[in-house]
Amino acid sequence: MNATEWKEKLSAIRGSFSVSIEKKPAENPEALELHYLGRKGELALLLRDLKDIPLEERKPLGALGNAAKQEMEAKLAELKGSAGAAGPVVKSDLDLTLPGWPYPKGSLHPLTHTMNRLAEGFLKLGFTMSDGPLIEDDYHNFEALNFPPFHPARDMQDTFYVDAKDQAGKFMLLRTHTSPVQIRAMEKQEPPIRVFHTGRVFRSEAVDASHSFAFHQIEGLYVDKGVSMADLKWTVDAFMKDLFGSGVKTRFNPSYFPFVEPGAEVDMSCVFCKGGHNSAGRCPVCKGTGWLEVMGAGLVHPNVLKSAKYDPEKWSGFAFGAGIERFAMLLYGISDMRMLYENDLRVLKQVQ
Ligand code: FA5
Repeated sequence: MNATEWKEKLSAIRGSFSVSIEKKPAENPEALELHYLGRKGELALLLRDLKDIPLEERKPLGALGNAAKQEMEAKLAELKGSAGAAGPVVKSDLDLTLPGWPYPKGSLHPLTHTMNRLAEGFLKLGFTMSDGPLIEDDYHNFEALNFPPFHPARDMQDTFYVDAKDQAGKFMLLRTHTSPVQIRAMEKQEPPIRVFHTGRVFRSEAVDASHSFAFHQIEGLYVDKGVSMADLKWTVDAFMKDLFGSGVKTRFNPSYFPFVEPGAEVDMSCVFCKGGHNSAGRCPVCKGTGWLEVMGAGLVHPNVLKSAKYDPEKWSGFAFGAGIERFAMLLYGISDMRMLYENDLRVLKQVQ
């Protein structure tokens, strides 16, 4: 074999190697290695033939042969490192064997969590969940609750009106409290009735640390024969203890709401200081009084029972309504109501 024949042979080997290495599906890299580079492989035998070529021509041919060998070795290594002899040759930095990223777990919003806890407590006491619309008519939000038209008590709750009228020609409104659910529940069901509702309410009010213009309330209603203030006091006390622990105390102060008689505002003992003062001095949450006002309550007014076509001579009941934001603040030690709406993860992550 002379130098020219040797070069032609080398080029033929490289050509057939290229065809084999590009094949789809790919050939087995070990078999290719043996065929071309093995001790008796095509390239190895050709390199051995160099000995028959005159010395002065042999050197550049040897360099060509070695370059071809390195190139083949590199391509075989690439084939071995790829998806495998049977799959397509894919170059990628993706390592499918690495463990996945730990995704942060979501959590319930403190308000949702508080509402769930309240709901659990009332379900345990035998109450069922009731519902009502956020956009209410004047009748359910006011009139059926014994707020006559133009009655000054309507100003107790600054109302957002909606640019739409109900069947009576009155402007619809965003409900200012959850009490209309009392009427809606009684319209649907004969007494005895024991229902609660949690949901959003709206008032045109300035926002500060303890007030919002859109907040949540829980409403409770129980109508049966012979229901008295004692039943109300027991129920309120039981649910406050369920929420804040057995050490919490409740007290009733006389108050006025058109839809109850007698009416009361309920205070609970301050869970932050337990008595008006803590180690830092006067408690800022209860302002040193040791008590926090948390809800309105009372015995259902006979006029309200009449609106729902319940006979007040036969039936009596109690109702209460409380702000859920204030409970959430007490449960999670949140000092400003606005924090509940700002989506700061440090606040939201408190509930798991
Ligand atoms: C009422 O809304 C009555 N419907 C409650 C009621 C129901 C009384 C049944 C009797 C019988 P009041 O306006 O006081 O009452 O609100 C009740 C609770 O909602 C308050 O004790 C307070 O916890 C919460 N609340 C009132 N205004 C706001 C506000 N702007 N932001 C956040 N919470 C509020």
